[in-house]
Amino acid sequence: MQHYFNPMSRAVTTHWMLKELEVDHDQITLDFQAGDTQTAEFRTINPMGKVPTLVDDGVVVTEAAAICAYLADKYIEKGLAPPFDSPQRGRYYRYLFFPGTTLEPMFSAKQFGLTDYSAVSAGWGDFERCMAAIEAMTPDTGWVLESGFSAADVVFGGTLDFAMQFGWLDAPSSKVMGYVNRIRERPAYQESHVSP
Ligand SMILES: N[C@@H](CCC(=O)N[C@@H](CS)C(=O)NCC(=O)O)C(=O)O
Repeated sequence: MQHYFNPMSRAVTTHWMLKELEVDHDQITLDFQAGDTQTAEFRTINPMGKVPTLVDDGVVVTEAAAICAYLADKYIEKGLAPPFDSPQRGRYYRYLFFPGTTLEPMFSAKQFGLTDYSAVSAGWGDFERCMAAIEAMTPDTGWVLESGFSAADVVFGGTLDFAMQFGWLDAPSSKVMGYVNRIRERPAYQESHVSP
């Protein structure tokens, strides 16, 4: 299994997931400044020329959330995904998809000062709605699923943590901060993140 990576990127989240699962893999670090992500060879693997990218016995998986979901299902016996027939799958999928489809574009819009758009048409709504959704969706205690820590926490919690580190989420509530602090205490998180 090859994991295309950069230590200052969203690939830290998938590296954390690999650590949570204790999966052996080849870590291939791509240098953005050197243009490693934009070579013809790499863009044959991932046409977006982005990390993280996972290649598992010829199967290419791109998008951080998809990689986390793929790994959680592949190693389902390790307990980081609910059983395939569990009703918890509904909540699990919400937390896997929400960050990439909604929070990420919202944080980018905020970062780049984009205000001239319709919050009704834009899939991410606006900053206020997203912040309210983060507040409502963040667990008071423990993890996203009652059954315990899962890939949903890696993706949802990892996105909140990433956003805080980059200054996109600068005034978290005590509930959100408490959840992210629980995330940061995990040994696999600490092994995969240089500094929170
Ligand atoms: N939607 C992608 C985003 C991946 C992404 O934007 N990766 C950035 C670093 S965080 C990257 O590879 N940039 C290098 C480039 O665009 O050349 C995901 O969730 O995996």
